[in-house]
Formats: sequence, structure tokens, C-alpha cells
Amino acid sequence: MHKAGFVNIVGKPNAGKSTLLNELMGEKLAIVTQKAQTTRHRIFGIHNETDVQIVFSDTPGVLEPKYGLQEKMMDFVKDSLQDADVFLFIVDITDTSEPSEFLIQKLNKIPVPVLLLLNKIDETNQEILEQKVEEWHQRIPKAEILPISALNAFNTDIILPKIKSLLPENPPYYDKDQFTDKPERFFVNESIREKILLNFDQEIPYSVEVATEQFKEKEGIIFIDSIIYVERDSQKGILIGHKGEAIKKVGTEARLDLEKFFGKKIHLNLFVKVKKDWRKNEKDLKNFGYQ
Ligand SMILES: Nc1nc2c(ncn2[C@@H]2O[C@H](COP(=O)(O)OP(=O)(O)OP(=O)(O)O)[C@@H](O)[C@H]2O)c(=O)[nH]1
Ligand SMILES: [Mg+2]
Repeated sequence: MHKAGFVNIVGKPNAGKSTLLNELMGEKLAIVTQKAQTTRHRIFGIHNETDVQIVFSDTPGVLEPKYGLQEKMMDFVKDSLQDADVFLFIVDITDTSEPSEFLIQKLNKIPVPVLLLLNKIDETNQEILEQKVEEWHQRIPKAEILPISALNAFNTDIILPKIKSLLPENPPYYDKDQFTDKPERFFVNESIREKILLNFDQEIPYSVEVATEQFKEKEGIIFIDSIIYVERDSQKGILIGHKGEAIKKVGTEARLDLEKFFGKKIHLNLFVKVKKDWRKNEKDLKNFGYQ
């Protein structure tokens, strides 16, 4: 008997969805930063065993869209609400803002099992934990609630067996040697974007998109040319920095991560270009893969 299914990770921005995906996959597939709205796409991580295939999907955090890019991000979330066999709903236990009524209503309505993961319990105490468990039990009665720390891999080892017990009998959806749906260039773009999120503040991280124009392997070395698009000239200057130091730092940090990810030596060339207001432009968004 072979089991297979889609396990969709949903939650508010910054809850720890991508951290959990990486922990469950044992591989850094999704970028992680302390800034909200780090993830912009839906990313599949495929966990394969002889008798089971779990297709995890990481999604952007649920928010009220204010511009075109965020609308596209929420379309990815809506897709993930359609095709799940199991939901992993991640809640940051330290988050004091209002919970997402949108998600609560959806998860209550859809006849799919929900594992509600109360994340970041390394930052709380027993009293708050018990109170939160009770609150969430009221909000989503059918959910099984599990306190975890995705960052410290606390209680995460019981998630896979639980999922397996909930999955339907199915043949695999993907080749058993495939571990993601995304091409190599996607991971290059994301790695560069992660370093920009980590190195810059205010609107820069949100105004940036990365496109990789060349990805070529020659004699064991991968040669990569990537373009960083910003929305305005002033942002271009900030990104490049004094004597090009800022962009150089981004390039070095991304290269080191990518060498680890691909297991090869990498030459990375970065270019910065302005694409005015791309976040609001339908055509640009489509070209960047938001459709
Ligand atoms: N203390 C603590 N921090 C955590 C834990 N899990 C994740 N984090 C941190 O929370 C921040 C957000 O993590 P992400 O995995 O990027 O969160 P996300 O839900 O994917 O966020 P978006 O992609 O923006 O929606 C990062 O700084 C993580 O290191 C945890 O268990 N404990
Ligand atoms: Mg994320």
C-alpha cells in the first residue's frame, strides 16, 4: 500500500512556516528571515519514502493585500486552501495581534484534518501555553494542537508520523527522486533575496525582485548572472552602496549559501536594474512568475 498527499503549511506572516518546511525536509528549500512577507511563492518540498510521498507546500503568510504583488501572493494561499489532504496551520505563540479570521473560517469549513502547530514555544511559559491551547481549541475544535519549536526542532519529529497516519492511499504524484517543484534558478533568486532582506531595512526588501539570466555549469563550476530589480533609482544607489560594498556583501553571502545548496563552486555576477513600480504592474508580475 502506498500513501501520498498534499500537506499545506499555512499561517500568518512570520509564524515560522518556512522554518518548519526546512526542518521537515532536512534541507533549506525556503528562505527564512525575521521580516514578515519573506515567502512570496508557493514552494513544494517533496518528502519521499518507499511507501509514502508527502508533498509539503510552503506559502506566503496570510495578509490583507495592499498592492498587486500581495494580491498574487494571496492567490498562492488560496490555491493551497483548495488542494490539501492535511493542513499544518502554524501559529506564533508570541504573536499578540488578532488571529486571521479568514484562515480560521476556511479551516473550519474545509473537511480536511488540521494539525495546529503552536510554534516558538521556546519563547513562552507553561501558563501562556495552556491558555493558548484552550483559545485555539475554541476557535478550531477539530484541530489537533501540538506545541512545537520549529527553530529548535522541538516536537517536530512527531509531525511526520502523524501526517502519514492521515494521508490517503494514493500512488506518488511526483517522481520519487524529485524533492521540489522549483527549478534551480528559483533557489538562486531566493537566496539573493534572502540576503537583501537580511542586509537592508525599510522598503528595500519589499521593492526587490531577482531574476537569474544565466545558470551554466562548466568544468564543475556553476556560472550565474542574476539581475536585482528595484522600483526606483534611489533604491538602486542604496543597494549598490558606497564603492559597491553593499551589493558585494549580498553577493558573497548568497554565493556561500548556494555553494552549500548545489554542492559546487559558484561564480555569481549581480546586476542592479530599475523596473519602475513593478509591484503594481500586471505584466511585470507575470514575467516574474506571479500568475
Ligand atoms: N524563537 C523562535 N523563533 C522561530 C521559531 N521558528 C521560526 N522562528 C523565527 O521566526 C522568523 C520567521 O520565520 P519564517 O520561517 O521565515 O516565517 P514564515 O512563516 O515563513 O514567514 P513569511 O514567509 O514571511 O510568511 C525567523 O526569524 C525564524 O528564525 C521558533 O520555534 N522559535
Ligand atoms: Mg516563509
